[in-house]
Amino acid sequence: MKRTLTQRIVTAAWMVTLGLMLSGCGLRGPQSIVDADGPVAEYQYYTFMVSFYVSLLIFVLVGSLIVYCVVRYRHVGEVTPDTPLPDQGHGSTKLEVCLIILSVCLVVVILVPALKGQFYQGTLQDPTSEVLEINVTGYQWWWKFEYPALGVVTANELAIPTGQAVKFNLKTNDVIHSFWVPRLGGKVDLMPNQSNWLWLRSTRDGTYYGQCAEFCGESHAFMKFRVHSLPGDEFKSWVEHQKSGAREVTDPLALRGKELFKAKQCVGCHQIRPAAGGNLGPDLTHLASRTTIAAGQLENTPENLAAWLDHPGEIKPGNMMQAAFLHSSPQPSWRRPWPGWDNLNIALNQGDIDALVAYLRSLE
Ligand code: HEC
Ligand SMILES: [Cu+2]
Repeated sequence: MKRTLTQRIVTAAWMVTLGLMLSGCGLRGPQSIVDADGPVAEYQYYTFMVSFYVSLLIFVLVGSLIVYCVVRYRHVGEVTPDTPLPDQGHGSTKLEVCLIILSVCLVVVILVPALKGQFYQGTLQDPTSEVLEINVTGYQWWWKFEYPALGVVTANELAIPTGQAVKFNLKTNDVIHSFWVPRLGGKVDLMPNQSNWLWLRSTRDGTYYGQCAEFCGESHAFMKFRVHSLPGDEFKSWVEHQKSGAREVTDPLALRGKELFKAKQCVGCHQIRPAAGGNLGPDLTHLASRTTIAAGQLENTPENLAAWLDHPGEIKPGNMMQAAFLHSSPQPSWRRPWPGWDNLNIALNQGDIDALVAYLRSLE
């Protein structure tokens, strides 16, 4: 049977597409599990490699048998309706028993490290016996981080001390999210009405990227976070700074921004300590000390802050802040943050935005 030109072109196009797709799979990168750091991620990587090699073995065995049969039995000649059926075999019991035994052995090879890893992950392992606990709460579509023993509250970016085990207590404010820092380990789900936990330890200073790994609504893909792993003394000064209240503002434009923050009801959703505030949105006390805004979606620059205040819904479709601004989408009753919500309509002009940006930028 000769293949037509079209068939050849289609095959070639598939090969090229596949090649291009594979060329996108870099092994190094900010969210690469292959670039594992710390005991949890290394264990997970090891388990992954065991199942990878087992699969590779099966692939090579089965693949070469297929290729062998295709080549060996190609030339059967012309087949017509009158061609007699070849001998009908009914399998070989011996061969089948061997294959079953082989498969069970291969499953056991994967099962042993997987189970060991499960127990390893389920027991906090810490060389320093100073376990740091961080309470993580998932919101559509951002993260709240609280350090109960240290009195720190922050959002979307957290610091951990390098070399020390950290226990993350995970819960959610709304739907199921999943906590994942590919290079350090994961993933554990944040479930409604249930607390889960996981522990991680980094061995190198630097920034690790995290990501929500469970589909949680329109802006799920934009629910990112950053983990800054700091040497001990830098971590201590980070904690001291984050614990403190917001800096006093003196600049007149920033002062006007501070007024607007109350007048425009931002305070209903955001807290800037020591003043009281709501907690439907991220704590902004030290917003300017973070490298990104909107859960890792934008770099923290004055232009991006202004863009966020102007059109948050274009940057992260569906978010609550957008709903308060435009009121284009009436919220279902369970999502109304407070009575009187329906009368809220935050409209900001360019002057308001400039003042608010000046204020927010001062919150180091
Ligand atoms: C109805 C509640 C609500 C109101 C009102 C509101 N916000 Fe927000 N805000 C949010 C939520 C929720 C987020 C997180 C969005 C996300 O990342 O998905 C957010 C995010 C932000 C961020 C980014 C914070 C970060 O750490 O990434 C800034 C800055 C901000 N809001 C400023 C304001 C200002 C200024 C106002 C008043 C003009 C305001 N917000 C009014 C709910 C609100
Ligand atoms: Cu999520």
